[in-house]
Amino acid sequence: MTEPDLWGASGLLRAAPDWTLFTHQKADGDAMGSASALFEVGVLAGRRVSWFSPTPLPDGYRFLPHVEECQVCEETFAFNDPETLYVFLDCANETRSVKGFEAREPGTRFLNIDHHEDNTRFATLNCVDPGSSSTAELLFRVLKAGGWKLSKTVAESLYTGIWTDSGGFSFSNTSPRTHRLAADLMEMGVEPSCLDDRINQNRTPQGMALWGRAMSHIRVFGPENIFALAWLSQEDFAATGAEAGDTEGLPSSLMRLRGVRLIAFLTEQTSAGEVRVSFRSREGIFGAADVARALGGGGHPRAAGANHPGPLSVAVAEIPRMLEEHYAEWSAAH
Ligand SMILES: [Mn+2]
Repeated sequence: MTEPDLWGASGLLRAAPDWTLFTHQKADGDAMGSASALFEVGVLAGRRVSWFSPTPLPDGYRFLPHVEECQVCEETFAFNDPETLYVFLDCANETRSVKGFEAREPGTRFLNIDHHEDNTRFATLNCVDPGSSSTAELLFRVLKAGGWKLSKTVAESLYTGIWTDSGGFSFSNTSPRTHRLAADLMEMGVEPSCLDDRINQNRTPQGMALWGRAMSHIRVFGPENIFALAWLSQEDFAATGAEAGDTEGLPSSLMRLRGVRLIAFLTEQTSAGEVRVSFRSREGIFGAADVARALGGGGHPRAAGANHPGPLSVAVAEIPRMLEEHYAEWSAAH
């Protein structure tokens, strides 16, 4: 695995007077923590900084600085300023954020900081490291390499990104380096218990009711019940008054089922019955990304997703069949 170009990334940031940051659709704690941290670093270094998202940001991370300054851009974005560095954070490819990348003006510069294995390396400079737990972990290394001025606020944003994408330091992407960097962030003033309050103790009764509905739809199957599936329909959202962001953390929580190694979590989308399928896996079985790719999706080896054309009832019937077929092929080869 080639080492990410920390110096190159920092150098591009150094050279640009204006930074425009982009996070992916349906931003998560890592995307938002990374953008929030880099925004603050830019302000401390006298840069003009802006931040765009293709979809509204979830409510759960409103405590992060500069979230209120993020602008939702559903239209085509004009990438036309040679003075500006366009920075994509946590985006595996150019279509994960705002529209308009294909129509970019010649001479515009792009920095891609990401940790997805399937990153398409679309930018002028690609600082990509699948060995990082999170984009925030990688960004912290970029900032350290360049000697950027940091603050307690920056540290809290980075810690939030690392914490959420590593499942609170529990996923297999958590490395000794992840812990060392987290320790550095604590030395900069991060209090884990305080951030745990803000990250995790922010559920609404409506959101909890939605989790209850999802839990009541759990089904286990496959040899020795190594698979689990659960789903949420639009009716579940309507009946509980919950929002799309309330499902964050829900797929991973299904991995608590005893003996389960791979889960599928299906969410009926608003438009035309299309279904979003999230997969999570642990060691001892094929990866979440393998099955997501079979459905035309992608992601991390053990946390991935894809879209199913729907309707939900068809997806609920088809996904277990697909997993069992995948298992038959996999076990024959192992
Ligand atoms: Mn991430």
